[in-house]
Amino acid sequence: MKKIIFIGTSGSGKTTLIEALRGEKLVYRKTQYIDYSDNFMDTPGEYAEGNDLAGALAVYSYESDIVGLVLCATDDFCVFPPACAPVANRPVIGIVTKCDEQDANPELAKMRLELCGCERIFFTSAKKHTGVEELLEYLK
Ligand SMILES: Nc1nc2c(ncn2[C@@H]2O[C@H](COP(=O)(O)OP(=O)(O)OP(=O)(O)O)[C@@H](O)[C@H]2O)c(=O)[nH]1
Ligand SMILES: [Mg+2]
Repeated sequence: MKKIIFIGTSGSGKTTLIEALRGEKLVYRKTQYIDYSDNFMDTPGEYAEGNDLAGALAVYSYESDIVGLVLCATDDFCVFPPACAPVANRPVIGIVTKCDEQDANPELAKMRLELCGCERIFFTSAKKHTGVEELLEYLK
């Protein structure tokens, strides 16, 4: 299986999605450090939210085969700048999370991730376990 790094703001649902991908029970756990112990590399959202820590994400992304930009379907902002994907020098995919939420706007999130240059977009809900199998299939 390919190694993927998940990058996105705090609370966007990276850790919960990883739990769903692993088939684990969903338990809230604040990510405190970059966890690269297996194929799902988890990162604290704060690293994506400011310039001081973002450099670490760039370095760790080179330990992965795929970069996953995680965007919550209920967010009314996007921290990823347009055309940022080519900087990664490896495939970058977009992952829309929390598609189950009532006020979710997955199509807006998709548009923003496409603007980043993501080559594929996945719509997911860890809570409803949707989009999880498609992502696992892509990572095979
Ligand atoms: N409705 C809904 N809520 C979700 C989903 N995934 C995560 N959440 C909730 O969103 C909150 C944050 O989820 P996390 O997985 O901890 O977010 P994170 O991106 O890992 O956050 P940091 O570790 O701070 O970077 C938790 O309360 C989750 O229960 C989802 O698919 N649907
Ligand atoms: Mg987390």
